[in-house]
Amino acid sequence: MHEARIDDYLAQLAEQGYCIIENVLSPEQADAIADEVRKLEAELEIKPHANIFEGAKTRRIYNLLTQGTTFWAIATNPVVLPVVEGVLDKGLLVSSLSTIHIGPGEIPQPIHVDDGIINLPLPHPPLVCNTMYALTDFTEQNGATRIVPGSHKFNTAPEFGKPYDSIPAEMSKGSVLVWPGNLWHGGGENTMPEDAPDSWRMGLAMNYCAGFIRQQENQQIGIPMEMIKTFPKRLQELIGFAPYQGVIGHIDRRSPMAMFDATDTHSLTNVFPPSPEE
Ligand SMILES: O=C(O)CCC(=O)C(=O)O
Repeated sequence: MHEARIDDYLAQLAEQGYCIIENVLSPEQADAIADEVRKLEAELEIKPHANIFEGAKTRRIYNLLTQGTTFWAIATNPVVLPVVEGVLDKGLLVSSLSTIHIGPGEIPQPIHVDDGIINLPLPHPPLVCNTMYALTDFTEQNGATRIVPGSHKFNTAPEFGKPYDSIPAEMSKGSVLVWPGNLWHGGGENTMPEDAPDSWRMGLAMNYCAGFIRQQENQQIGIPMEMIKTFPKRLQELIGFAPYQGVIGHIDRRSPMAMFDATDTHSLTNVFPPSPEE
């Protein structure tokens, strides 16, 4: 994407705490992925996890990188990834990739921050940057993500379960909402009638974290190694096989990437200048 456009999204993120990137996917691409998700839900017999956070009428499929190349391409999307790299840095990681499919009758998810579980004093630099791909239109009625604009500048986290003034991040299918881990937000209430066509809201939650903290989903163990070997190189890096700054995550001074490519340059040997000659 053009640098100026990235700067524009980064300015919106800095100012209001979110941006919406339109037309990342065409409507046809969004429909095709939504069909894939519905098929997976049937195959995997996905049911709501039925708790106050994940929802009683919401279907979620986790660990989606194990479910085919469609999802690999989401993680490395050339329009969205540079914006997220601008918030974190190029050493970022995929934290998790899941579907969030909100059905009619779902109540509002508690307003929360995604990095709230990390017990660091506020404010702190962004540790998490999350994105939501709309695979159906997101409307106020079908449960579009609720956001509290400007809340990324607050020095407190929301009280769990307390109602807050928020706006719906309405967007057409194929658009992507981006926000840093400290923006107050939550999944919306779905007030659509059960029998209305398109009563369900489907999103892909493509979440990233800084390269120096733990990923929410453990992809090094959760994805079979034989599958990881077939990933594109950038995806291997993004799931945690490239040490951050060549150091964090090395194995005996070597990059795990060397398992796939002997010429890999992430090795610790390239980080430090040689010691002065004796
Ligand atoms: O579904 C949404 O719109 C947001 C969900 C969310 O924030 C979460 O589950 O952490």
